[in-house]
Amino acid sequence: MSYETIEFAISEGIAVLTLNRPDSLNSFNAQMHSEVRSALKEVKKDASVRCLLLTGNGRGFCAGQDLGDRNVAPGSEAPNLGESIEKNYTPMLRTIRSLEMPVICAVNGVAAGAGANIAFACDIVLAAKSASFIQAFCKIGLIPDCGGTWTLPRLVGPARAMALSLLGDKISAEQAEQWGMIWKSVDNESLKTEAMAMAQHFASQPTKGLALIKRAIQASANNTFDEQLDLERDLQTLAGRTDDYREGVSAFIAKRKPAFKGQ
Ligand code: T3D
Repeated sequence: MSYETIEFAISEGIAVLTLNRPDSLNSFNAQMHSEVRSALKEVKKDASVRCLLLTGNGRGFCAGQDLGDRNVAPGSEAPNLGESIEKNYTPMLRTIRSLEMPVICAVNGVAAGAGANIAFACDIVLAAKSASFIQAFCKIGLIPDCGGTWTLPRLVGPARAMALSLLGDKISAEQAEQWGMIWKSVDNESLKTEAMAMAQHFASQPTKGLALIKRAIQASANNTFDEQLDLERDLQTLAGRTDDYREGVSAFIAKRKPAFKGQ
């Protein structure tokens, strides 16, 4: 399938999805929503994919919803934003969180509004030093969406989550790293290389095991310690049945490099 508002390619186990509306800092219009949906469907159904890398073209990662797409002229009917969330954002966020592979977000520039919270929903966030994160919603009378009111307090604690959401301050990539909002900030020139190297690493790892790790860490947010112990038992049972577990142990015993197949 060919795309206009995104670039999308699958190669050697890695799917790279690049938001591509640089003139509006990769904000989401209806076409981009639809194209991202299709690309994520391709990722889900292609059994060869073992890692998804999400990034953006130009000087921004994503400035959230394209505000030019909203009719707010005096006297016009209020747009139903809940409908837009339900149709566009919620399925995207659910897919990213539930994909059975690591999802890396390489934040190449400003991530504002939904753009910031899409990044925070990914499994590992690398950001260029020049990138920044803004909960821009409060500046236009909205609330953080894309799971931001759930993710932020868990990443940075309620005090910082509240202030970030109420003030809409710009947080630099380095500050975001110090606060534990993201994994790492890297030099602008190294972002692509580091992100690809990480994606290549994941594409050679035991994908099913990594997916189970992702599931366990996500579930811990709502589980008691005892519930989590039970979940770990159940997920370890599944992990122990994978071909890659056999391969990992055999390779260790034979003192050779494992050749994981993602099965
Ligand atoms: O509606 C629904 O479906 C509900 C869901 C909502 C989810 C949301 O994401 S709501 C939040 C929407 N996003 C924002 O409020 C952020 C708006 N953008 C900004 O505040 C600033 O652009 C930034 C802080 C992100 C970056 O500032 P700066 O000074 O580096 O760049 P700029 O000059 O403001 O933007 C560059 C261009 O991108 C500019 O266009 P121009 O003048 O060169 O033709 C600007 O209009 C455009 N742009 C940036 N963000 C958006 C946008 N165009 C449309 N929609 C945007 N969100």
